[in-house]
Amino acid sequence: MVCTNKSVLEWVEEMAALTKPDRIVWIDGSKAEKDRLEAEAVSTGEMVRLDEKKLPGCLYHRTALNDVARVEHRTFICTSKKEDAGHTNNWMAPADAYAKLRPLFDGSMKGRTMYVIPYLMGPAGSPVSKVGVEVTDSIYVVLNMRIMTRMGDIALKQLGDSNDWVRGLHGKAQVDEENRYIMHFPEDNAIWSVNSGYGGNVLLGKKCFSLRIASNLAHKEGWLAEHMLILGIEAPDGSVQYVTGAFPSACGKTNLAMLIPPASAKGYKVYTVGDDIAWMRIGEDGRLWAINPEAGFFGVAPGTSMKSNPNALLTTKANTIFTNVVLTEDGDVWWEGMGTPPPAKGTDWKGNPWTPGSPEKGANPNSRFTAPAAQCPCISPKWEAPEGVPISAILFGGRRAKTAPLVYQSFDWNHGVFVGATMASETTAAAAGNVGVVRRDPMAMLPFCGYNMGDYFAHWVAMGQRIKNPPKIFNVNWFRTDENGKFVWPGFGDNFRVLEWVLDRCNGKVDAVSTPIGYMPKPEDIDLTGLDGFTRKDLEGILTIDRDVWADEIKGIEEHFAKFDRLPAEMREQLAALKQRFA
Ligand code: GTP
Ligand code: SPV
Ligand code: MN
Repeated sequence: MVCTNKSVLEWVEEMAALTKPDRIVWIDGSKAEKDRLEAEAVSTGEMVRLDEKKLPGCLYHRTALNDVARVEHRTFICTSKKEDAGHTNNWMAPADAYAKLRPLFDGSMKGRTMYVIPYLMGPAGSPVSKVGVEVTDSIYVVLNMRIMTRMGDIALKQLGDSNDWVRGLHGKAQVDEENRYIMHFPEDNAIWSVNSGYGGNVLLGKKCFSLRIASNLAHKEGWLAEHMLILGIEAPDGSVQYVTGAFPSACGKTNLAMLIPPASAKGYKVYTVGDDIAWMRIGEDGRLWAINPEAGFFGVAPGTSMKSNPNALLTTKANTIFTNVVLTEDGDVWWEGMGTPPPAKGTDWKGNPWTPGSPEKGANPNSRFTAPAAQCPCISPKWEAPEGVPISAILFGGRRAKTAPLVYQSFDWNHGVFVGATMASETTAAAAGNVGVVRRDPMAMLPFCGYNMGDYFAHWVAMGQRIKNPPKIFNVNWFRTDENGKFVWPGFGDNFRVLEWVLDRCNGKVDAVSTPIGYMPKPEDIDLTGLDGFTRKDLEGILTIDRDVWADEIKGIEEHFAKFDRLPAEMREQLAALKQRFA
C-alpha cells in the first residue's frame, strides 16, 4: 500500500531532509519484508539467527555495552511551560530541545537506510486505538516494532487522511552515551530519540507513545494510560473477572499476568490480556474498561524459567528476538535463573567467551525477549477485543522489604489513589543507575508520566468521580524479606492466593480487618492449601504493620508530597487521615 496521507508524506520528507539517508524504505508489515530485513541484519552481523529446530524464527542481538536500559536522566518532557512537565520530569523548552537535537540528527543517516514504520497501538479497527509513525535507521527497531505493534499497511489503513498520529524520529547516530536524548513533545505529538539502540529508548510505540504522550492525551480526553498488566481470572463456573496491576519496572507484571494458579485452586485459570501497558476508558455501563495497546511482550529474561513463568518461556519458543542474553555454540540462548544447566561454553552479552565459571553474569540483568503476545499459551480470548475488558480491581505494588504487608485494600477510590500516589519501590536494572535504592514511584509511572504528577493525581481523583462502578483498589507486596534478607512469600503462581482474596473482596464474599492503612485479610482467609514450607505463622508475619516503620513511612510521604507544586487537596486530606488513624 502506498502512503497517500499528506501529513505523513510531508513529515517523512522533512525528517529525511534532516537525517539525509541514502534510501528510504516504507514498511508494509509483510512476511516478505520481514524475511528480507532479517537476512540483511544477519548478513551484517547486527543479528544472529538461532537454531531453526530449537528456536524457529528466532534472532539474537547484542546492544552496545553502554546501552542496556532506559536512561531516565536523559529523558525529557518538552512543554512550553516548565510547570506542565512537573518536578518528576526533566524539562527543556521545545525550541531549545529541537535546537539541541537537530545537529545530532543532521546527516546522521548518511550511508544508511531510513525505515518508515506506520504502526497501530491497540487492536485494528478499535475506536480507542491510535496511530504512530516511527522513522529509524535500525533494522533491530523495525523487527521489534513488528512484534510489539501492529505495523505497516494495517496502520496506514486505519489512519486514512487523518492528521491525528504521533511523530517518532529515532536515530542510532553513534550510540554515544554523552549525546543520548529521549525527548517528548506532547504539544506536537512528537518524540525524538537519538544515540541509543535499546528497548524502551527506541521502540517509540512503547513507553514514549503509549505512556508519556498517551498520558497527556488521556489527561485531556478523560481516560487513563497506565504502566499496568491486565489479566483475567476464570472461575470454575466459567465467569471471568479482570484485574490490572501497576508495579514498577522489573517488579513482576509479566509474571503476574501469566501466572498458573496452584493445584489447590481447582477449576481456576488465569488469562493474559497485557503485561506492561493498559489504556482504560469509562464504558457505557459505568465500569472502567482496559485494552492492551501492544501486540507483544518485551519481557525481562533473567529469572524466567519453567518453574517461575512457564507461559512466558513457552511464548519465546518461536519468532522471538533475544537481546543481551548468553548465546550458546549451538545457536541456543541461556540466562541466569532459566532453570536449565548453563552451557559449558558460550558468548556473554558483551560478546566475550563465557563459561559457568566466569566471574561475571552471562546475561545482562536487564536482558529481554521480544515475543508475539498471540503465542502466549494463556493469552486471553478477549485480548484484542476492540472495547477491551471490564476491570474489577486495580493492584498497586512494589519491592518493599519491610513496610507494606502482603496485601491490603484501600477504604475507597480516593484512598486508593493515595496508596498509588505514595507507592515506593527498590530500583531495578530496567533503568540505568543504582539498583536496590528505595524511591517513590507513584503508580509505577515515575519514569513514564508525561505531565505534571500533581495534575496526574488530580486526574485520577476526577476519574473516580466519573466512574459509576469503579474497580476496588489494592496494594500488594511480594517482596517482604526476613532477617536474612530472603523473600518470605513464595510469590509467582502462589500470588494467585492473594488474587482470590482480592476477588472475594470485590464480590462481597469475605470480610476484612480495618487497620490504619486499609482493610487487611484475616490470615485464615488466604488459602494456604498445598504450600510447602510456608505456615500460617509466616503469613501472619507478612501481614503485620510495624508502627515504627510506618512512622518513618509517613515522614517519607511528607517529604514526597512537599516536592509537589500542584498536589491535589484530596491527597493532603488522605495523608492527614492516615496520621489520624495511627494516632
Ligand atoms: P517491566 O517489563 O520492566 O515493566 O517489568 P515487569 O513488571 O513485567 O517485571 P517481571 O514480571 O519481568 O519481573 C521481573 C523480576 O521480578 C524477575 O526477576 C522476576 O523473577 C521477579 N519476580 C516476579 N514476580 C515475583 C514474585 O512474585 N516474587 C519474587 N520474589 N520475585 C518475582
Ligand atoms: C520497563 O522498563 O518498564 C520496560 C522495559 O517495560 S522498556 O521497554 O525498556 O521500558
Ligand atoms: Mn514496563
